[in-house]
Amino acid sequence: MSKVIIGETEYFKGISQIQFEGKESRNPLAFKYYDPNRIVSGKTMAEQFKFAVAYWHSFCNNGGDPFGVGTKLYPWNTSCDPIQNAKNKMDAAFEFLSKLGVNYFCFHDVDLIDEGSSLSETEYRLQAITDYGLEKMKGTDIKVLWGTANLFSNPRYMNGAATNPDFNTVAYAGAQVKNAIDATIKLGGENYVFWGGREGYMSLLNTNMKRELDNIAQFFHMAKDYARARGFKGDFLIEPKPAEPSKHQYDFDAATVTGFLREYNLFDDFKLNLEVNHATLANHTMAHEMQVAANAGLLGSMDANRGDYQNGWDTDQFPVDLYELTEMMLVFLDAGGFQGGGGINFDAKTRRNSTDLTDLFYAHIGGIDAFARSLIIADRIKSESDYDSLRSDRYSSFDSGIGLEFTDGKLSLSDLHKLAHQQGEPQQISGKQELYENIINQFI
Ligand code: XUL
Ligand code: CO
Repeated sequence: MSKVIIGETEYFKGISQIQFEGKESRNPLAFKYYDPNRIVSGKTMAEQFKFAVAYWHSFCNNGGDPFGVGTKLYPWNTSCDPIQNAKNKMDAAFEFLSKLGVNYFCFHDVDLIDEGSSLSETEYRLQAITDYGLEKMKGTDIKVLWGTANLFSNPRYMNGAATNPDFNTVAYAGAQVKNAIDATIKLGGENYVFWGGREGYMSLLNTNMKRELDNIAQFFHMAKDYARARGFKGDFLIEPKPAEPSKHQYDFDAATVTGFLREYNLFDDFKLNLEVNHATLANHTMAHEMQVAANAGLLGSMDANRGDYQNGWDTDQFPVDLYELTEMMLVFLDAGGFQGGGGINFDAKTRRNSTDLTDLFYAHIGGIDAFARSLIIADRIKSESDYDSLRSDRYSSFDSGIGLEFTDGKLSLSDLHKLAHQQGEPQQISGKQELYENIINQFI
């Protein structure tokens, strides 16, 4: 990690670069498990994870909620001049990243700088802040994991962006995506994300779902063709979420998006950016979502966070649950890590009443350590326990003989019928779920 990067003002005073100090350390501003250079399962932890900070939560969000105004008076968000404010915010972001020892960030266009009162004004502002960002990145190892366009906050998108029934709005969204792709390419972004918060419907009564899906597929093709023509080599990532803000969102979950990509011939350029809290809202575990994606070779990237199991909305809390994370890391290691150039973006926010600047450090240190620890646990489970062999033994009847012939497609349904008559009632074989669960606990 390069040295600490401080702009005109130092925002996180009294905090130096966060170091790995090991699990005996009592320093709250140190990593206890995340040692970026430690090799786990053949790669350094830094390579396995590619951690990223979400610009919107950490540098823009002021803690406001539907019941009250913001509580977080960030000192970089105080200038009335939008360009100066965006520069201050970027100074704070670079200082935070370099002090945290995380190389990557993710952004929406309007996180970098506020939208102007016209498209031209917005484009001018984006040019200014990306010029500034490019200059700041020089000589550092700060990088962009992915960029995206916010196609859900502005009222113009109340009926959707690429799925809007009005063509003029679709065109406007196209302009915004072009600009966001340009900004991502300019800053060397490694991936480009689409999260369709308003791509769905509130009522099917006024919605032609088929037409909207055809339109968004067309839109994705245009975005992909444009970026490829400009030399972009990274993955496009669709981020599934079942609902919120729409009643029903088209990118419901990993399985739905996988089917969509196949149907519309987008499979070669697009992968998935899975988010833990979105999996929860879809009534899945994150491990399930990761497995579905990995099966299709689409495990692109991850938005790390957690939901709240007592309520049903997207609380975007930092991850802490080792059992849940270990189950995720078992799938992750089985897949060989991300199946593209993705990483782990903390799409998570400190609570509304966590108002100290240091809280941003505690939150990220905690999330990073929780991932590091669970990766170590999962790797030990796979190398020191019977976990892998128990799982493969469960399917051993397909590894040889007649079972292998079935796998290889050499049997017919009539063959199965004949075999069943010969062999009679199958034996009961225990699934041993509790044994597997105990192995995870033992290694935690
Ligand atoms: C919303 C969400 C977004 C996307 C990017 O639930 O996760 O922040 O990650 O638009
Ligand atoms: Co997200």
